[in-house]
Amino acid sequence: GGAGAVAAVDLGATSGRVMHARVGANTLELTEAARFLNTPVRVWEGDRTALHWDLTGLYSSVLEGLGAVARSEPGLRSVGVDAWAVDYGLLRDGRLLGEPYHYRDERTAAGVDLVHARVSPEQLYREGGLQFLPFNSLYQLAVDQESGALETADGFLLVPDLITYWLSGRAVAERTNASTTGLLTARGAWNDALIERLGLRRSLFPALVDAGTEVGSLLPSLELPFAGTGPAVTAVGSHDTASAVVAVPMDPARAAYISCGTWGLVGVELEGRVVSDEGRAANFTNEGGVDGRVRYLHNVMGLWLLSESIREWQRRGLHVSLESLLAEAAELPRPAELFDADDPRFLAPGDLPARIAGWFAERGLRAPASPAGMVRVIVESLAEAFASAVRAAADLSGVPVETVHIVGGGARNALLCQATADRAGVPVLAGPMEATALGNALVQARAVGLLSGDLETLRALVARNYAPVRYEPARVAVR
Ligand code: LFR
Repeated sequence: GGAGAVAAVDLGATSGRVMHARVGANTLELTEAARFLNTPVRVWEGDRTALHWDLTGLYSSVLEGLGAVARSEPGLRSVGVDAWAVDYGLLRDGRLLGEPYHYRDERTAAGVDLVHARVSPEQLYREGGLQFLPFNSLYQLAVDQESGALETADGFLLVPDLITYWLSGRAVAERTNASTTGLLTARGAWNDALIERLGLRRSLFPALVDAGTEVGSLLPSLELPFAGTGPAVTAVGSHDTASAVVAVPMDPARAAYISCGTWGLVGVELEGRVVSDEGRAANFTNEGGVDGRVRYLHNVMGLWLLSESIREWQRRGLHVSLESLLAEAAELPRPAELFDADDPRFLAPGDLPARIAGWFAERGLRAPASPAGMVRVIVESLAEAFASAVRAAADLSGVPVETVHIVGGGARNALLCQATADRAGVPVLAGPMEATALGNALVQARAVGLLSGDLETLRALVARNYAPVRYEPARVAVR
């Protein structure tokens, strides 16, 4: 068929966007219809302030973006939504019961103990295949169960599924993101036995659908100015990382990827799961990918370390920006001592430079004094964590990694891309920056018949339209 248009709604932990995409067998163009900050909010809950997402606020920005798309493209074919994983809303009789908790909220720790008292981490890994992250949905659900929040609820929707529900009136659980709950079997069904053992009500969980399924159409009551009955609402790889991996212009038999935004998701794409003791020890996850692929990867802290540090410096009244600090940092010598970017102490919001300084102080070392020095040590420590996760992914999966693709916002960070190439010892191919929106749009376009083919066909289209920037590794190994 000829080219046509779809809208990709992509909500990240730092910002969200609505992208207007024109897609066809030889066409792949993105235009930004709306971009907005995602600002979490602290809300008093009687005994503490808890960190929530402002999901209705985000939804309102999504509607504005779709309105802009409708005015320039009344014949839009489809809309699809992706967002960060693990977090969810609880509903009763179709109504959202409260703004979803943020995975960085401190409440999750109690859930870990509650779950592990019932099911061992070894068994959870064997069945769900997930790396241990204290905020995996099943731990959050245990907290909600303990607090009584689940008693009133009759529905559970992950964040992108919730936006899809508000757009279409249809409640489903898209599989790639549902895999991050820890509650799916290896074959991608709800794990009834585990759900029962955790004392959760099975009826909370909606029907699973694959990426590429038509979920419904836009609710007429939204009054968006599209022509006729308006676009379809299509399930995409609704986990943002799953959509990003679709648009990595790689050969999965010989490349690793880093989807680098708020997080750095470092791994390889496989045809089947790898569930080994070594993989569990290295905290490698088997997340569901589009077309039944497996995303075998490890979560590294990501650009969060930079954005949260800058937020702190600005809070102290310093006039700093990421761009100027990176430029200054690039002129500094490479730091001799790095910190462990994987340390869970860096997860929570708050004064990150102080926590990094604490890490060094515990070892009798001194953290860089200036913000630019701090930015340099963050970038180098991140790059080292990326390189080490790339090596682990290769060792654990058997994929011979000849190149590393960096997609997402991190692809624009030349210092980070070069440092990753230097430390991994293989070339880095950077871009596209908007891989997530591209992967989202490609899966919709295929579902509505604007193009056809497997992931390799979709990736070839990305490669033709978004030539990556190549970073060669330093001649002398950097470690
Ligand atoms: C990236 C991401 C990661 C997930 C984390 C929390 O945006 O979706 O894949 O581990 O956010 O949901």
